[in-house]
Amino acid sequence: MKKSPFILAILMIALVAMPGFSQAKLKVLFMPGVADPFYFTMEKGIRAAAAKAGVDLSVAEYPKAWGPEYQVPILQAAVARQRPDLLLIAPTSTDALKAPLKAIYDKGTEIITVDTFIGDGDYSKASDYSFPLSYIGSDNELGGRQMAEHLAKLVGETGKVFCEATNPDASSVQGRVKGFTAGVAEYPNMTLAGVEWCQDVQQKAQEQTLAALQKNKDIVGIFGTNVFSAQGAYQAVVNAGLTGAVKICSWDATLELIGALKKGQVDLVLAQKPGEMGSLAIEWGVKYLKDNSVQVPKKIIPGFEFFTRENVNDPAMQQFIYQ
Ligand code: T6T
Repeated sequence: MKKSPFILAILMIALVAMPGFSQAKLKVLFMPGVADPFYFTMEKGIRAAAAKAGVDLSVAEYPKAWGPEYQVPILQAAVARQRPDLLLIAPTSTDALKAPLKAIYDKGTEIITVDTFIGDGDYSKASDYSFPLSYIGSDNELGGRQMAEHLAKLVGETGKVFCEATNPDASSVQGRVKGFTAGVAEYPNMTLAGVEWCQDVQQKAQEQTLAALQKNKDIVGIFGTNVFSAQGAYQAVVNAGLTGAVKICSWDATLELIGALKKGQVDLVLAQKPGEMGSLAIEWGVKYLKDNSVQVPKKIIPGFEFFTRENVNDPAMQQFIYQ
């Protein structure tokens, strides 16, 4: 029997109103920076929030090394496959990711940068990188300054310190080094012996730290700016037999660094909140996609925690160790 257009329209409205009728789900893609415990923890936060929001989540292949040359091809293939409504990405370079991300945005994908940003991260002013909805991550410069203060206390505000870093074009590490350098400069009896860049390769971080210790026998403290640089740095100090004599402040709360803190091989560990960065990115992105009049804050900073030997076994602190 042929139904009139009027009856068909009534049937459609009734069907859409029925509980359980599913409209197409929003598609979200997560593009991490590199395979490491920080981003694995972020993925957990994203997965939990995505399940709660009922979105269709894809996670791009984890780049095996840090840098746009590894990240961009994976990103472009994943976007071509999924055509996401929302992309959550940790850009591995402040400049090199601008154009690829703009091209993705121009084809209709909203973007939130998590952990790292493009340009100077200020998406509120007119520029060629102001298209992302938000930057959700740490205040790395502030963290770098606080690491300088902690290290200064540990070394009695006197002596040479060294910084092991990763990539100069990653916004996160740029901020940490900038804050640390400015922080150390506030102590008249302290000097920065140098900053080395390991390209996020732990073995290289270990070798560079060892070379710095051999060149400057009077180094009293080291700041390791992320997982691989901090792990390489403390290993070098252990191998050189300088545990305890050279104080170490490390950024990122991996099981290995927390273990080293307990053993006295590291003196302070800063924990970022990658899980929270991820869940907030899903929550804000989905809110915006459902209602474009929602004002998404251009910067969201979940903050961080400090592990010391005094609090490392506190039950309340365990949630901040990366998974
Ligand atoms: O420190 C994190 C992250 O914040 C940074 O951008 C890159 O390195 C890590 O993933 C740790 O390895």
